[in-house]
Amino acid sequence: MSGETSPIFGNLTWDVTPYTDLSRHVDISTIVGAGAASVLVLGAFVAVALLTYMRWWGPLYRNWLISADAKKIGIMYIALALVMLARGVIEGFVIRAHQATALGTLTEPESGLVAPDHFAQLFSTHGTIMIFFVAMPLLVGLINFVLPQQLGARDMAFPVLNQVSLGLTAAGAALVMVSLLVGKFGTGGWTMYPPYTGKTFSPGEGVDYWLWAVLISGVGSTLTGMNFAVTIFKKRAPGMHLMRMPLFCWTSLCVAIMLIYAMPALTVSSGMLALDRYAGFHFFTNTAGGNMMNYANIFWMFGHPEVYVLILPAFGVFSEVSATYSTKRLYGYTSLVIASMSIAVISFTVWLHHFFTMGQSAGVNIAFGIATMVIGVPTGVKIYDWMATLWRGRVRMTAPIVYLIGFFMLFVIGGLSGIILANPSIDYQVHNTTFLVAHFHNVIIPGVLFGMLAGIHYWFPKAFGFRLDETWGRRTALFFVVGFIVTFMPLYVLGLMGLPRRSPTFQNPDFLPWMYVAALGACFMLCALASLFWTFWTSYRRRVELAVPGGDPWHGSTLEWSTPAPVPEWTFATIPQVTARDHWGAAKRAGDAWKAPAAYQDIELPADTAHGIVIAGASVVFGFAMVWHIWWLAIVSALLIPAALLLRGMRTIRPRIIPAAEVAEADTRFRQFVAGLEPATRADEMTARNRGVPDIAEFAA
Ligand code: HEM
Ligand SMILES: [Cu+2]
Repeated sequence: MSGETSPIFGNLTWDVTPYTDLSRHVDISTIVGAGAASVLVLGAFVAVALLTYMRWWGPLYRNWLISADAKKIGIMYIALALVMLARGVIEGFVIRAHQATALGTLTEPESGLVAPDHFAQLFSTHGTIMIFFVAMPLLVGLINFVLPQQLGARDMAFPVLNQVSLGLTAAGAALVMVSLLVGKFGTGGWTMYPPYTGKTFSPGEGVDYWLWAVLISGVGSTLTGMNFAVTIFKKRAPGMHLMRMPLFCWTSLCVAIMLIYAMPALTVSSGMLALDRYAGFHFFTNTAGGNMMNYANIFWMFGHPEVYVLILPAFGVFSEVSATYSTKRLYGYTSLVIASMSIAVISFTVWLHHFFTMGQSAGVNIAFGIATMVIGVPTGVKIYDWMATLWRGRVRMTAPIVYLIGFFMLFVIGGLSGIILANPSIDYQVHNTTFLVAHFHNVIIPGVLFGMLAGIHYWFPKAFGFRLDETWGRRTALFFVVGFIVTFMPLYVLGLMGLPRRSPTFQNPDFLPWMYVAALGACFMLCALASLFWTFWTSYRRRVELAVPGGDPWHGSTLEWSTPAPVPEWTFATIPQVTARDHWGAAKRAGDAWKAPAAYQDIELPADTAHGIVIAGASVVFGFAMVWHIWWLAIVSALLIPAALLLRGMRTIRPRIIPAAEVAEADTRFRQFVAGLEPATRADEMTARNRGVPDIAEFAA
């Protein structure tokens, strides 16, 4: 970055790209940097070329980008997350490859694949991406797709707001992507602690990329939380009282409440850091009365509840799949509801365990240490409930069950290492070592990643009308489980041996064997990723054979399984009248399933709108302009957002009406079609005979 600022281009010059670094100095680090930028450019180019060649721009715009349908929005969130997951896993691999070659000496410490600064960018983007642009969009996407269907609703309470939230999340992800090509990302880790990330120690654009990505997507997540909460409170089908909601809806409600209360803390801490950096404030500086401890406090008031935001939807998924694939009722429903809500509440009282070593009194540390351990109790209750659900069930070994078993083993180990860390005296020893890195991957990968991938496998047929290939699905799950163990178990050892996290180099040769094992594990993780994408592709190619038009491929018991697959845009031809928990299961047992309703009515659907993309576009430009100090552009793009809102406010927007006759026709066709399908037995479930209609009598036996 040059020191001068131009009124038109701000700090932006031609030599901010990694190609300049490459032209100055050719080594692995600059090649990796330029290579990543090239992959981004090439990827964008191929995508544009493909869309143009296949004439997909129109359908993409009309069917997806301007849709306010929660199901489509959910699918777009998940697509975004999978793209970002690919980048995140590859970065994880590069970090591991670097450290496996990072043995240095005291006189010549610099060693390893990439330069220290580059290494720091890598773990910072990896962490930022994985939390904000993989885990969050995965769970928000899954909730978007599933929640309204499980509640018996046609859509979210605020469909347009939902679209805007997606736009804001995508805008944040886009900024992180742009930083590959234009300038650099921050080096302060995913938490970006000041004072290191203040202006004095981190001049330049890196921290600002993080700030605007997090601020913009954070607003989106707050709005999402409100949308979920209002949907749950206001849009449930008649008869679906709270204690009849499927457990996934309960965990969604916890997530909603936590997002509403936790996200603003992140917005505040990032906003204050932005004020420090842009306007010369001193909230978190070392001088002029600033105090960085306040940053750590506010950030983790968001950060800790955030980890439960990430984990609770997975708990919801595992509750659904454990019951469905063992053809049993969920064991301990009420205790699971209470446990989820307890976790949501207690998670707001433990944030200080992230900085036991920051110098507060022993009494304070003990209080937070105990609060942290208390969370283990409701979590333990849940694990027992799921095991009891499987107990004596005739469990079908589908991919989600493989994930569930991996989760049982690994999540418990991760949870136990968390209890160890909750002891302030032990934490003093292993704080900021790779022991911690092992611990949080040990909960986050089985929890978030396994949970969400299990959920995607489970609900995929509802979205696209065909099942995912079971064999490849199970292979992927196994790859992830084994990959996890090999990658992260060595990090516990390394941490106990004293290796600090985020180390670009080390001098102890005893670390090396463990480093090699971990690097091998990272290769497995790459294989798992490839296997995941292969599962999608090979299933797509066999979509006719795997089709489940009946819509109920797993003999499910919640409402979403009562509709065709793929689910029509209006979801339910008529809003169901719920009479029991597990309404659909009860209806099937009573022989009432797939009965035509007495009458159909016109269905009102939210009108398409380009609102989300306009606001997303304006936000990306705004964030970019702020990062590069292009003030005029920042002002123009910031004004575009209220202008778009104003314009929409002045127009009369008519919802789309689907006439009753059209609904009746489609619904009748579906019901006749279902009646003609051969019901699938338990043994048929993973074969081409599964057309989405279960053989109820055989399952009951
Ligand atoms: C899939 C394979 C993955 C690999 C190989 C991997 C590897 C790594 C490595 C090597 C580090 C740096 C450790 C250090 O500081 O010494 C790291 C940090 C981190 N990872 Fe992962 N990881 C993976 C998946 C994930 C997932 C799924 C998430 C979250 C959803 C995640 C979240 C994080 C976070 C938050 C950090 C901390 C970054 C920081 O220090 O600021 N990782 N990971
Ligand atoms: Cu925490």
